[in-house]
Amino acid sequence: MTITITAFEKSPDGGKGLARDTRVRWALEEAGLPYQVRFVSFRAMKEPAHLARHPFGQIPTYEEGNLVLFETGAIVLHVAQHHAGLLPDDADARARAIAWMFAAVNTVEPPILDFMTARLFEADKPWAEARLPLVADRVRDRLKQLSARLGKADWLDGGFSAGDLMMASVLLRLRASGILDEFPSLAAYVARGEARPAYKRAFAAQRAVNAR
Ligand SMILES: N[C@@H](CCC(=O)N[C@@H](CS)C(=O)NCC(=O)O)C(=O)O
Repeated sequence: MTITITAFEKSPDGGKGLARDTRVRWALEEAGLPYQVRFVSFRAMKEPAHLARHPFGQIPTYEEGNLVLFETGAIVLHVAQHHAGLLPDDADARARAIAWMFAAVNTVEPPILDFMTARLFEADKPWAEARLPLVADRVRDRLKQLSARLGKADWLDGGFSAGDLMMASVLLRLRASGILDEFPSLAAYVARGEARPAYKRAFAAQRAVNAR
């Protein structure tokens, strides 16, 4: 069955791979699944046709036959549950990998988004100077905990899984700020993710569109 995802017609990051279609492309590449992309403009994202696919008018979405999904966590989990390569076979290990997926989007990504919003979109606000160090330290707290758990391992729990795919995708958003490099083991963890052939293909595909 044909898989169709949505992505920005023109990504605001100019193809740095930060738009969230990249993590879905990465999962599809890891699973060896071909897919096509429907590109949407910011205006089209808020129109009824797209809102029927995504109630919040965002990208990415995922269509496969009659199934329409939104939320990258749900999309990557769906791909991982139905195709080999992203979740371990052992039931307990599988549950732990899924826990890391939730940790990525529910525990690690929110402070990162707060920090990015403060840094990129609220820098001109009168309270920005006082707020930025606070939100940056909340990110550091999480990274300290995550780095302690990762230790010297390559991946969060055994072999590479969808948990790592989601966590690395979330963390790489921090690179431009310099905070990721304060945690060398996490910077190396993200680099290991980016070195995977499937990530490289996903990155190149979104780059090709946004470099046009
Ligand atoms: N929690 C959602 C977030 C989706 C999201 O924020 N998408 C961004 C692009 S990376 C978007 O569409 N932004 C435009 C907007 O919100 O209008 C997910 O993981 O899928």
